[in-house]
Amino acid sequence: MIQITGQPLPQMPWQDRQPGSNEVMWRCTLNPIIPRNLLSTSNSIFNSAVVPFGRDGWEFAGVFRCDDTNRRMRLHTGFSHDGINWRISEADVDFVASNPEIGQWEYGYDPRVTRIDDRYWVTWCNGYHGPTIGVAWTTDFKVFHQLENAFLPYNRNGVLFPRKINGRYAMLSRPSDTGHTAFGDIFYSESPDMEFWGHHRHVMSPAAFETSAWQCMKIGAGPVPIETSEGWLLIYHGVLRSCNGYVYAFGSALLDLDEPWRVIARSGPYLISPREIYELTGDVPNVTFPCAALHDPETGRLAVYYGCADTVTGLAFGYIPEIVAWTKANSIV
Ligand code: BMA
Repeated sequence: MIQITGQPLPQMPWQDRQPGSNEVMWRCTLNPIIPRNLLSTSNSIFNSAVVPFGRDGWEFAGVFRCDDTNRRMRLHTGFSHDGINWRISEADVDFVASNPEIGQWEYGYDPRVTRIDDRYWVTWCNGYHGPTIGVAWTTDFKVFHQLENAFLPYNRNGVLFPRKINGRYAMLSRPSDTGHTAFGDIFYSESPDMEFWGHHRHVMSPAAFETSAWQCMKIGAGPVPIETSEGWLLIYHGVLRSCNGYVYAFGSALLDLDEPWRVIARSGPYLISPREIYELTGDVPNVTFPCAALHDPETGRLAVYYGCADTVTGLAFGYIPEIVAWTKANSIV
């Protein structure tokens, strides 16, 4: 039996696999769990991040990507008792910046939230003369302290590891361009202080078309990696360019615990790819984009939150030991 790190979470959202199903991950029957118009001003709510948060009467908290009816990309806080029904604040997050130049807001999207000790760290795609990785922390999901951007533009999909590795904070990211980047590898970087990032290492590139086509154009880290005795379990998205445009699916990889830029295994097949109507149609069709996961180390249960067609939010379930075994059995490394 593999060991899984993390705090017990018996209250996490969960549905059993349907009888007769052989899917490694399966969708929540309540999908989409967050509708596009939950807020009076929201055009769409998707690609969002949630964490356990046992405070103020809530079980879960999160930072949500809410594009408004001006089609501006904004971040909002949200709270939940069950991880499925969310109360999202009408006001967007008001970051308190360490430096006024950094505090000049252009746009923010695709947040991730990582708990390290007593702080919840938010990383997101932050507009600063093009997209880069914004960094902020909070303890209460009310006041958010914004630090310097982690990297030079252009970069997306900045995802922190949930603890220091070899004494330093660690982050995955995906260097990109100003547009709808038609390339992209995942890199690893380290920082002593969450401000200065270096020691950059290459993690992985898109797969060969002949080997695993869903991830042959670009890839990017999804939720915060989960520590297991078999390595860091990384759920990541991959993109295929079809005659009708980009298709976003997601799969899994195992990274070395001490040197996470070393890939132990990587799934050839996808875990989830656009299939349901709310994934196939919306503002951007054919997108399943994971940004967060909850897990219970005792039962091995995993719940992945993913954006659907850049419009609404879905939830999918699986068992970590099964996903780890499946990743190794179907590895293309
Ligand atoms: C990416 C990001 C995501 C989005 C995806 C599909 O580049 O902008 O937020 O879900 O494209 O449009």
